[in-house]
Formats: sequence, structure tokens, C-alpha cells
Amino acid sequence: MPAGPVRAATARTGPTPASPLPDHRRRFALPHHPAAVSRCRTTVAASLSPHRPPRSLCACPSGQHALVPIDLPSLALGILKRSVDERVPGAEARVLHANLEFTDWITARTEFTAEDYEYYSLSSYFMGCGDWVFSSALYDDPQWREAEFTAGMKSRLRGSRLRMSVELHRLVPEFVAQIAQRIADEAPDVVGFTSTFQQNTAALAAARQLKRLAPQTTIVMGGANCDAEQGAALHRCFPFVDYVIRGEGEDVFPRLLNALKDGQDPSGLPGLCHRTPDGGSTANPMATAPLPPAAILPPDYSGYFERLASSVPQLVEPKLVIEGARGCWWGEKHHCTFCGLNGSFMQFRSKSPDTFFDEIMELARRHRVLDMYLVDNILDMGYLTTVLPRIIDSGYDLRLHIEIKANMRRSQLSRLGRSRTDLRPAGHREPQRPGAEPDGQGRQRLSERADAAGRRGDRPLGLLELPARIPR
Ligand code: B12
Ligand code: SF4
Repeated sequence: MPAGPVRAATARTGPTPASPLPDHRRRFALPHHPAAVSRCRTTVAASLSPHRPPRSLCACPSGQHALVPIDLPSLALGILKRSVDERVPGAEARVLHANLEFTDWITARTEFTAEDYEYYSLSSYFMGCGDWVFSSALYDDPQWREAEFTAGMKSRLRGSRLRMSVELHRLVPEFVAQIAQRIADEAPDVVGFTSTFQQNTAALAAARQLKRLAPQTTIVMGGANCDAEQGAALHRCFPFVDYVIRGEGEDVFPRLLNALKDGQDPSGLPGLCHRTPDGGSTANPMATAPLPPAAILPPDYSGYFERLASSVPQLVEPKLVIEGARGCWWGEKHHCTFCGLNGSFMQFRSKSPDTFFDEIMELARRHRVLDMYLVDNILDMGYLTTVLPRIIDSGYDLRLHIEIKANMRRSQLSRLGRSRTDLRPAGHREPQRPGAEPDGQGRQRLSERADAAGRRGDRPLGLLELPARIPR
């Protein structure tokens, strides 16, 4: 394969919505589920050698985001791509969307539907089916622990789901081999895998295969599955992973690449897990403070929407993933007892209203996508009077998905309604009420707050009984 950048298909190579699709492909395309997830999202590869044209990081979802939504590009990879392109002179990062590759690959071979995809990427999270499916590739055995899986899961999975899991388990080594070969053919110097949710096994399987094919390639892993102790354990257990970056990557990843490029020792970087001379594992302490808001980069989603358009799930409605803030202003003061959302850093940091507004508009203009998914754990309340009015006045008919703390006032909700916001109580799960621990004490505090609000004349709305969309 030529060394040039991986080109995203810009023309639809698959059938258009009007064309007849094979049955199983139609089943994939039509029943769009808003949270359809992709199996593995991916990898960033970078070419660092000064002696050849710069190549870069490609993110391939196969391992990375083994199970992430296919209607959403990876924010982490978009940020990492920009960080490499802007901060590593002579390098270029390319992203491989292995989740889309996997979807196309599996639907060409089996009766795999959108519902199946949603199951393996999202609904089976707490049973780990998505991770198990890729264990055959990781451990080089298409029947790896099949008997144990079947015995352990038969009371929890219906028969057809159990059979499909076993079938996928037998099939995926071929996919992993193809993805690894494709990356190896590009001969990147560094390949980064991002891993969140059930993407560890797929990412590790692809990384292992890649290391066999191209032992000179430096393999790096990061993502939510590499936060804190998880990252140290992953590095310790899988020697083919050269480095794990724990925590935020947009600063440390380019610093690692610059060090490798310049032949310097990267082993002092914060949060880095690296190898000792005898092949063992050492984990540096993580950064003591998170990145300031101005250092949080906007994503570069080049190629994702074009690749999606040429993929089987072309009728999935894509959304832009945007980020205004990290951390939680509420949790800094009263960490909800059930919440682990913020990983290692609770400190709330939000982008300036101008920066965030410009970022939203630029993404909408560039990708022609108006549905947006805000990943912030909690809304910066300042945005209600800064960013949202500008969105309302912009003339863009944006639809925003925002997770909010559930005790907003009616006036605040009205403003959100005018900006066409889909509301979702923060904390990911309906029974979780941010700020209200699910115990007697929490309920009491909650009612105290409601009483206090009543005395002030505010009318706090019910906590969870919000309409999905506030009418204009
Ligand atoms: C948005 C979100 C979702 C969305 C996902 C949309 C999407 N496609 O992204 C939805 C609603 C679908 C979702 C669902 C769930 N989520 Co959620 N979600 C988040 C949230 C709030 C933001 C994710 C995000 O985009 N962050 C911003 C990006 C930039 O951060 P990042 O991915 O960590 O990347 C940074 C670093 O990790 C690093 N990095 C990342 N990759 C790489 C790769 C390399 C090579 C390097 C060097 C560095 C690096 O650099 C990046 C930039 O700094 C996080 C919490 C959080 N604040 O991160 C939880 C989080 C990801 N979710 C989590 C969970 C548990 C769930 C659910 C199980 C919740 C539930 N109870 O149902 C489900 C399961 C989903 C599934 N697929 O199975 C956990 C995952 C834990 C884990 N170890 O994977 C998190 C971390 C929250 C938590 N701490 O509990 N979620
Ligand atoms: S549940 Fe929400 S409000 Fe509570 S600490 Fe976590 S992110 Fe903050």
C-alpha cells in the first residue's frame, strides 16, 4: 500500500438509500438507534522519521473503541489528531475508524443488525460481551474459553444471543488480522489506540497482531480504560504495549512523539507507563493538576463523516461530538456518592464562551451536521447567558444533546428549550439524581434544597420528569 495518507471515501461506494440493499444490510441501516455503538474505534498512527515523508498516527477503532457509537466520531481521536498535527513538527496523524470498518466487515459476512451492534457496544456493557468477543483474537484461539463463557452466560443471555456471541468470537480474529495488516502496510512510526467502554480487548488484540507484523512500530494506549491504576495494570500485563498514557492526552502525547522523534528519553513524562531495561513496567505518577481550559483542543474530525457516508450504516444520523468543559463544579464541593464520572480530575474547567461558540459553528459549517452531542458531565451555567443566546441568534437550526444537573430553574430550561436542547439528567442513568445521593440523607437534602428554593421564590422543577425536549 502506498505510504500516502489514508484517504476517506468521499463518494458513496455502497448502495444509496434508494438502492435495494441485501436484507441483512437493510436491517442494519434502517432501524437507527440513537446510541448505536461501534465496536472498536481506534488508533492514531504517526510517522516520525525525518528521512521519509511525514506519516502519522492513525486511530483505528478496532481495538480502541471496540464499542463506541458509530453515529458519533471519537472526540479523543479528533483531539489527539489535532495535537499531533499542530505540535509535532513533521508528523501527521491519521485516524482509522475501525468501528466503521468492523460494521462493514461483519455485515458482509453475517446477519448482523443495528440492534446487534447496539447490544455489543452498549447494552452488554456490564456483562462484557463486547470485550469477550474479541478475546479469541487477543489470545490466538478462536475457541478461547468458549465453554466457560457458555456455561457462565447461558442463564443471562437468550439462546440466539449466546450463539451469536460465540459465532462472532470465532470470526473476529480474521478482522483483527486485516486491520493490523492494513496499519502495518502504512508503516507508521507510532500507533496509538484509544480504549473506553468495551474496547480493551479489541484494541489489545489489534496491537498485539500489529507488533508481530511490525515490531519496530511503537504502540501507545490511552483513554478512559487507561486512567490511573487501570493504565498501569494494562501496561504491566501486555508487554507489546510500549507506552500507556494515563490521563489527558493532548499535552503528553505530542511530547512523547517529539521525544521519540528527537531521540530523547521520554520516561519522565507525567502519567506515562514505560518499559524498564528488562522489559518490566514502570508507571510515572499522573499529573497533579488537570489541563487548563485553554489547553483543551478542539477536535479535528477529518474523514469521519465521509467514511460513514460510504459505510453500511449510511442511514445512521451522524452527530457531532462537542466538548465545552471537563470536570464538575458541583462535584468539587459535594461529590455525589454514586458518581465516578470524572476519572482522576474533578476540577471544573470550561472553555471561554467565544472559543466554544466559534468551535461549534466551525464544526457545523465544516461537516454540515446540525445534531450535536455535548459530552460535558455538567453544564457551565454561564453558557446559558453567553453561548446559548448566540446559538439561538445564529440562524443555525442546531439540536443539542446536553446532560444537566436536575435542579435547574424553569427560566433556565426555557432558554435551553429555545436552543433546541435534548435534556438528559446528568449521571447517565435515570435513577441517578445529581446532587441527591440515593439514600435517605440525600432525599432529605434534596427536599431541603427544594424548600429553600421555594422560599426564595424559585420554582425548581421536578427532578427527572422533564420532557425530552422543551417546546419552543
Ligand atoms: C460522553 C460519554 C458517554 C456517551 C458516549 C458518547 C461518545 N461516543 O463518546 C454515552 C452516553 C453513549 C456514554 C455511555 C456510557 N458511559 Co460514558 N461517558 C461519557 C463521558 C461523560 C465523556 C467522554 C468523553 O468524550 N470525554 C472527553 C474525551 C476527550 O476524553 P477521553 O475519551 O478520556 O480522552 C482523553 C484521554 O483519555 C486521552 N486519550 C484517549 N484516548 C487516547 C489514546 C491515546 C493513544 C492517548 C495517548 C491518549 C488518549 O486523551 C484524551 C484527551 O485528553 C465520560 C466521562 C468523561 N468525563 O470522560 C463517560 C465515560 C466514558 N462513560 C463511562 C461509562 C461507564 C458509561 C456507561 C456504562 C454508563 C452506563 N451506566 O450506562 C455507558 C456505556 C457506553 C458503552 N459504550 O458501553 C465511563 C467509562 C469507564 C471506562 N473505563 O471505560 C466514563 C469514563 C465515566 C466514568 N468514569 O464512569 N458515555
Ligand atoms: S453525578 Fe454529575 S453533578 Fe454529581 S459529581 Fe458526578 S458529574 Fe457532578
